[in-house]
Amino acid sequence: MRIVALAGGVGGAKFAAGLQADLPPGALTVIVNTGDDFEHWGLPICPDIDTVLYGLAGVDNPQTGWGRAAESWAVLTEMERLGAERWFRLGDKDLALHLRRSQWLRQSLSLTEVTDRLRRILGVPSRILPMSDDPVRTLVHTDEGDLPFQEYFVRRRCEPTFLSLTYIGAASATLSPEVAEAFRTAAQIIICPSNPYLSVDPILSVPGLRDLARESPASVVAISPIVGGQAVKGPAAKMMREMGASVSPLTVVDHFADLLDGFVIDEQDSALAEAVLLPTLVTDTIMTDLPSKRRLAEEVLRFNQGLQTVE
Ligand code: FO1
Repeated sequence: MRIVALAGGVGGAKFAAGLQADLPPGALTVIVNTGDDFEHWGLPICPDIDTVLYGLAGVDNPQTGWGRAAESWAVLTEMERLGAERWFRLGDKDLALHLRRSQWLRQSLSLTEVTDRLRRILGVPSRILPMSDDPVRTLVHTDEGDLPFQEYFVRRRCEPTFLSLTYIGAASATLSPEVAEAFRTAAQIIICPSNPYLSVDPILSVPGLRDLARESPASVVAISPIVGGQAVKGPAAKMMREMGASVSPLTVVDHFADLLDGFVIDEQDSALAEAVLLPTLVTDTIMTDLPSKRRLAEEVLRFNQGLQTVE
C-alpha cells in the first residue's frame, strides 16, 4: 500500500513521522515543499526537506522542530566573528549536510537524487521527494515590500502584514518522474497539517501536480493546521486574519476546495464538523510525541481508507 503525503515544515514533518511509524517500511512517500529554499553563506539551504528528513530520521531538535538534536554552534559563532550573517542559525551537523548537498548539486545531481542519498544515509525507510527539481521560491508581498521567504519568516519573524504570495519559477517548474509515479501508484493521498499558503500551495503550484492529485483514484484527505481558532505553530492564523478570512478549519477546507475527499479536524472544533460539506474525522490532532503522531496517523489512514470503500 503506497501512501503519498504532502508536507511543508514542522507540522508536516511531525505527521509524516507518525505515518512512517504506522506503515510498513517503504510504504510512505513524502512530497516536500521547496519554496522556502534559499542560498545562505553561499550554500543551498532546503529547510522543509531537511525538517522532514531529520524528523523521519528521528534526529530532529524537538524544541524547535527544525535543525538537528544535540547540535553544536562552533561554526556559527566563528562566522559571526568573521562578520557573516547569523540571523539564520546553522548548526555544525546541519552545516555538514548543506556542504555535502552543495557538493553533489555542483556535480549536477538532481535535488531528488541528492535527497534520496541523504535519506538513505540517515536510515529513513520512506521516500522523500522535492516537489520539483526546478527552483520555486516563495516571495511574500507585505505592507513593507516584497520579502524572500526566510527574510519574512525568520529574520522578520512574520511581523510585516501579509498581502499575498508569488511562487517564483512555479510556471516553468517540471514534475519529476518520481513525483508523477508516486501519485499514479498512490493508494491514499494525505495533505499534512502544514500552512496551506506557505507549505501546501507551493507544492500544488507545480504544473500538473494538482491535477495528478485530483485525478488520482486515491482519495485525498487534509488535516487542519488550525485548532481552536489558532495555528498549532507558525503564521497561518495571522495570515488568515490579514487576508480577512476567519481563523477556522472551514477556511482551510474552502481553500483546498475540490481537491479533498475528506477532512480531519480537532475535537476542539467538533461543532464545526457539520459545516464541513465533506466526510469529516473529528479527533485529537495535537501531536506531542511519537505515540500521539502515530495514533493520529493510524486514525487518518483508516478514515481515508473508509472513504475509498464508500466510493
Ligand atoms: N527557523 C527559525 O525561526 N530560525 C532559524 O534560525 C532557523 C534556522 C534553520 C536552519 C535550518 C533549517 O532547515 C530550518 C531552519 N529554520 C529556522 C526553520 C525554517 O525557517 C522553517 O522551517 C521553514 O522554512 C518554514 O517551515
